[in-house]
Amino acid sequence: MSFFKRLKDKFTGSEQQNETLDEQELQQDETLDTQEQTTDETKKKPKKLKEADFDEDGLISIEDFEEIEAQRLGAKFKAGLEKSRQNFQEQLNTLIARYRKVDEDFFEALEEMLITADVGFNTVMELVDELRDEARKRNIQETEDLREVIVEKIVEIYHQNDDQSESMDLQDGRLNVILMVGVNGVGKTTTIGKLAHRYQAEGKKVMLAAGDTFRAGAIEQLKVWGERVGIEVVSQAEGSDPAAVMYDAINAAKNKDVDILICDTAGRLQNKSNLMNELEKVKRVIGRSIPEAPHEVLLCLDATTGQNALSQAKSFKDVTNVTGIVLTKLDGTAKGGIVLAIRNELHIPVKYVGLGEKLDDLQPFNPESYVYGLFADMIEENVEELPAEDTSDDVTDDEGQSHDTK
Ligand SMILES: Nc1nc2c(ncn2[C@@H]2O[C@H](COP(=O)(O)OP(=O)(O)OP(=O)(O)O)[C@@H](O)[C@H]2O)c(=O)[nH]1
Ligand SMILES: [Mg+2]
Repeated sequence: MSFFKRLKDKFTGSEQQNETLDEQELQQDETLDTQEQTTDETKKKPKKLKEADFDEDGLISIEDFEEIEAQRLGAKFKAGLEKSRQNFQEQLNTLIARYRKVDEDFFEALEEMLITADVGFNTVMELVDELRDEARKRNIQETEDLREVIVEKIVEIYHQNDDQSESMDLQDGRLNVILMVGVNGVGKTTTIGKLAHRYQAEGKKVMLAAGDTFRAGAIEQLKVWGERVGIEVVSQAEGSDPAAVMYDAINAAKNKDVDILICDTAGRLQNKSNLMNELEKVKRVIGRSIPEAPHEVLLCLDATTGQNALSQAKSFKDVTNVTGIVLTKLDGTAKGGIVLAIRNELHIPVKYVGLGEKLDDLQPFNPESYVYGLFADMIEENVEELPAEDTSDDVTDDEGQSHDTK
């Protein structure tokens, strides 16, 4: 199965699966719904739960659940990456139309396009070198036939040097502590609210610590999130020592059998060494109460700040052990390539991405959902253009042959 077809099936539901359901369950109305929606791709919704998906205990199968989850995630990434997708697809289409033959001029233009989209110089060089090799190996002559290879290589390059995982180190039966760090305005507090909402929906007992005692209104802002989600926020007066707030919060969380404590901190400029050192103190105090805590130190980076986000990450990495990145405001940029730069140049996994301002717009990062969001229309169109297995002669022209090689 081609890479595009696999992505399309995963994130929009396979036609074969839909047909089988249609025949076996005679739930034609739902399938028609799905087909109708394909005419309006941007409004396409994930498959809905049907009566037939439930067994007599009211449970759905793991396979059905995973299928629905993948489609929901695909739709989220597609909506959140709309600006980037328009940019990436339009530029790639222009390049392919302009340079029909695969040659050095095409590769150079592709390099330029990817660098402009914030993919990061080293990553672009690596990626395009691999494409040159692949084109040579598979004797690909037409740029059109490189589309799928480009998208596939993006996922591959993400997985390369894959020694760290995107999953969070959260364990049952202990108090898990997450420390949120980052410069001013990147989305730390908002992300805490969204994470609290997510973990609570998963059945965890969550508590928040108002560690930003510096900025006026910051404690109040976190309390508002606490109220929205319906959880306790531990705080002290503005101007008090953030390390003392953490100490209090950990004791309160231990006494109340909390599963996950999420700690807010003040935004700090990465070049202000006193503030950066204060962060180290906060971390030390947490570690004194629970030896292996904080279990996660999440660095929030604003995707719209591009290469500046990379330099922030380098500074934070120098003073504290960052375990993961939350890349916020990905919906606000057309340069979604920054994800790849972070991954390959910092070697810190992107654990969550912010795809909008709503509560459920914070999603766990996954490279396949990401490339689907980045190239969804192209993926869907190109799958549809592939000739069926028993096509008549009029469609098996040049195009048909080139697809056969895949
Ligand atoms: N569009 C969009 N906006 C976001 C996202 N995440 C955060 N924001 C917005 O970014 C702004 C700043 O968010 P905060 O959570 O206050 O940022 P902060 O890092 O806590 O800021 P300081 O406390 O000043 O250091 C808010 O208006 C948020 O709504 C996102 O994923 N997408
Ligand atoms: Mg804040």
